[in-house]
Amino acid sequence: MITLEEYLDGTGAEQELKELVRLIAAQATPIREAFLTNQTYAGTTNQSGEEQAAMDTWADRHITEVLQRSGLVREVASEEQNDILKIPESHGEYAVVMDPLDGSSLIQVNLAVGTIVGIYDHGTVMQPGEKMRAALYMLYGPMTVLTLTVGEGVQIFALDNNNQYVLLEADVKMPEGNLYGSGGLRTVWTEEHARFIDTCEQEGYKLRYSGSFVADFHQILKYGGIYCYPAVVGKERGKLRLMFEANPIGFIATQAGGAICDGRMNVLTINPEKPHQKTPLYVGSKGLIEKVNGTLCT
Ligand code: FBP
Repeated sequence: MITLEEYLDGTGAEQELKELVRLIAAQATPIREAFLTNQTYAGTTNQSGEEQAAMDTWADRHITEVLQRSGLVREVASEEQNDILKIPESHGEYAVVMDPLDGSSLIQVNLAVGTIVGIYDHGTVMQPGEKMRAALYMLYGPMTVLTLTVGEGVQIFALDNNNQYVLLEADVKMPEGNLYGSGGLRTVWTEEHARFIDTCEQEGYKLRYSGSFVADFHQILKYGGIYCYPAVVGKERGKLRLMFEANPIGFIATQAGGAICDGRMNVLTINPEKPHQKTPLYVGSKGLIEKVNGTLCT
């Protein structure tokens, strides 16, 4: 089976990007090993006002230290850090955005969680998602899976018994499918969103929603459909973060022939104003995203 190294060597990715992707992907093993001793909460909150799980802060510190030591990264923006970390001594020009542990509240109930990462070049994280140089996520489920794009389509790898990433699926294309999931309480959905979900249900779409964005998205990537975390009454920006969650996942979705929007426009074209800004998001099969065009996405 093709290894991650062999795949990367066959792409046009520059040497330092290949090194950075391999370095980040390799952190799946120590992160997964830390689950057992980091089941509780850290007693702190992140910039979004959410209580941080012990694994949120552990994964954040761990990945940040690895990136700092690499000398490849000039900036790091993390869901779990208030400010952008600048690393002026780095010789590299990459900038990393990350959600170090997405869905962390699910670790103690043994459901799939993951690490979401976006990589920019030109040394700054404050760029729209469409400018990403690469995006990836590690998904910690029955397998440890790496979903990766370096701008040449989407590949899915899995760790084998030798702790080596081997190619599971090449050039992934998101099918139309019939799965849907939506965050937010139904009692505060907007009329437009409730109408869209009703349409999905009337057309026989099946509900898939675990509480882990990265795990729920991976199902959509494989089987097709849509994941929504919409604007709700009182929270017009929704819950998920533009830079750390929506952009990397949206970049991967687009590279696999899918699409992402916020109910009005393509999320990947948004120029971020603040690192922790939130965005409503609809991500999934292109036909379904276009189908909501009139009511949600234009
Ligand atoms: P974090 O765990 O990184 O904060 O991610 C937010 C998240 O857990 C998503 O993974 C998930 O899709 C969503 O929140 C679930 O929100 P809710 O509990 O409101 O349905």
